[in-house]
Amino acid sequence: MKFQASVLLLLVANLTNGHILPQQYLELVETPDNTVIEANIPNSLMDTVFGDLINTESVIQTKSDKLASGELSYDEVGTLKTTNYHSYYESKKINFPDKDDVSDIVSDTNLYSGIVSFAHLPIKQCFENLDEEIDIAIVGAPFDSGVSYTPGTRFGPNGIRQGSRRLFGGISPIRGNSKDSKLYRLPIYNTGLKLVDCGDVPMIPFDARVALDQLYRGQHAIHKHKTSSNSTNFDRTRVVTLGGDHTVSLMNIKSAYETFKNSNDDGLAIIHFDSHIDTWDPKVLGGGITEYASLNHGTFLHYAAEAGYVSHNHSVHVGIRAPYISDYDEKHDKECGFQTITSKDVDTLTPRGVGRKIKEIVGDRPVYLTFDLDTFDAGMINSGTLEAGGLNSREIMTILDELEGIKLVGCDIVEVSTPPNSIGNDITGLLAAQVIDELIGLMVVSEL
Ligand SMILES: *[C@@H]1O[C@H](CO)[C@@H](O)[C@H](O)[C@H]1NC(C)=O
Ligand SMILES: *[C@@H]1O[C@H](CO)[C@@H](O)[C@H](O)[C@H]1NC(C)=O
Ligand SMILES: [Mn+2]
Repeated sequence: MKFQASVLLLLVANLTNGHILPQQYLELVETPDNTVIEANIPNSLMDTVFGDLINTESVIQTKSDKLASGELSYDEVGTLKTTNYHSYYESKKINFPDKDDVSDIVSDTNLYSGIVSFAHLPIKQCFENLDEEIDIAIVGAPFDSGVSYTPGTRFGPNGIRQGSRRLFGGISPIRGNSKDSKLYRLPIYNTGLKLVDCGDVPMIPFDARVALDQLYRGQHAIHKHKTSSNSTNFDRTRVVTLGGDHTVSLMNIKSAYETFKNSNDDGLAIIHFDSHIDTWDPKVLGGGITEYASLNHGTFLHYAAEAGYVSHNHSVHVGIRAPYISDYDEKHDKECGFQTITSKDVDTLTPRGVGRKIKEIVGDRPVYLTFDLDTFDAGMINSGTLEAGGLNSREIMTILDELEGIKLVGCDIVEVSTPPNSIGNDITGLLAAQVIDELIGLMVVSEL
């Protein structure tokens, strides 16, 4: 059924807001000065889809002129094309490869696809094949049997790897705190050092003692690897561990200490980012019921100090703000060898000042850095024991970059809680991955 032109004009005025609809819908159109012209150009495929966006009267006029002169013509599917040149579509025509050609699909190049490893690093079986040279090894410690509050960090290694998907061989414009820094614009995954992802140490969930021993043996195996000739300062593989509740750090530190302790043997300088001190005397936290319960994510640093892994007076907590149970905790913490930088100290010292203070404390000793994700403010992450009043990601990145030059022999990030079906997993994993990226930067730069 055909409308009268006058009815159509009313519709046009209402629907097109001054634009002119393609001819598929109209034969007569109204121009802004209310004269009626005949849009006598044929309907094209693109016009039926996009015509109301682009077909102003001047465009229609141009098309009409070009059709009349033969410069434009319609092909069999109704696409306008130039007569004398290859059309856009012809010039961009895909020549699909032969069906046996897989050259473009043998390696995965999408950041969101492929088997997930940290920052797309190659995956290796590192617990065997001990002859393989590795400079920096990533390994997961999926364990949360030592947590006092929220479980879920057994999924942390997987969450961190997912959160690292957009880390790769690029150049960060904000790496390093000044242009004189060796970290500045350093492509940390492409410096010639050999970085691999060793997967996880499978840790049994039913007996913490067995699980922690499994982790220790996994760490010990990785530490047996030699480094490549591009490593000038280290002859053993340095391990970056993805946790896991904070209990796992005791095993990481033990193996790192056995591998990298210096000749004075006064322990490793421990840099401990956390909102909690984690040196709690087992008698006040967890212990007293059974011996078994006394080693947990709030007491592991007490045991590390007792075992001689902690360099006294050269170890430091950063980001502390969770309550002490009593004054005794603070006294005991000092006995364990730690100095303390609280979260509010960041306000007065500034992030770079905090970094400088940490460097003064650890000096040139071998350093182990353990990073509890709850250093971040509670509003940003999911973790075993969230605390308000924390740091944000830029403050943390600045503090860590300021540590350039420390002798970082091992590190971990722990209390990364990314269980299935929980809100905020992606951000938690992303922020944890970013901390690891910073720590790898500190390890790489110590070879330059
Ligand atoms: C050392 O680094 C260079 C330059 O990146 C690289 O070509 C070479 O394969 C590396 N050597 C080893 C043993 O990894
Ligand atoms: C730590 O420092 C204090 C005060 O400076 C000193 O009395 C103590 O002997 C030091 N401890 C160690 C193990 O160096
Ligand atoms: Mn902790």
